[in-house]
Amino acid sequence: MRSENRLIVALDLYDGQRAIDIAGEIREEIFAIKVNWPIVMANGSGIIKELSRIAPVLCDFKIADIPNTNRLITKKAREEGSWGIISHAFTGSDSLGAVVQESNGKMKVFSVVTMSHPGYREFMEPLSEKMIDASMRSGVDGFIVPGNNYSTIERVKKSAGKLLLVATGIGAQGGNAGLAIRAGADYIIVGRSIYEAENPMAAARAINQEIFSEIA
Ligand code: NUP
Repeated sequence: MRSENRLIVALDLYDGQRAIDIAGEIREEIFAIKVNWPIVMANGSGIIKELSRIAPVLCDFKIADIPNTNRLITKKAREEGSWGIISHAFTGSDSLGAVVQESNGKMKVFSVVTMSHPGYREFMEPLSEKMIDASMRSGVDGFIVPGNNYSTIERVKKSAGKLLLVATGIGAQGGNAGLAIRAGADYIIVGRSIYEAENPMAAARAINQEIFSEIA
């Protein structure tokens, strides 16, 4: 079932073993595992390789630095066997281009051109379309979109064409997986609603039901 799965579990935990256990428990329900700074800071970058034995790993490092630093971060993620990496776009085409170049076609690159929290509207939203355009020219594979803001997903979809859209903000941040897919998302990221659930397997299955009811 895994190759057609659209669910990516976000494991924002400090406890690496717990993350490995949860990922192992729900492996049949997920397409990939997303890691963010909390788990990597607590366990070292080797956790990427360990989790990659269970499912492809997407590194949510939201890279936002000068091209050389972006390149160094991307290289490390690639060496640890990441499937994909998330980079900010606001730092400009040279910085984002360094991530794409260093990924060398071996890792998917997703750029952040929208976000799921209210503060996104403050500075990012007015520049979102410009960032989409620059990201596409830099050669990214897709975008992170807010799964709790369906009209924004539809807007990004219009500009992004066939590029992949990955939605966050599902569950704990109010979004619904089925509605995000209907608005144009290709993949659904879910963290707390799975890893904080009493039964992560049941939670993952319920989200998959919402997803598959839209794409069946
Ligand atoms: O706009 C974004 N919103 C967001 O929540 C971009 C993200 N990358 N994320 C990440 O998705 C966030 O850092 C967290 O790792 C995950 C959502 O987790 P949860 O709200 O499902 O627990």
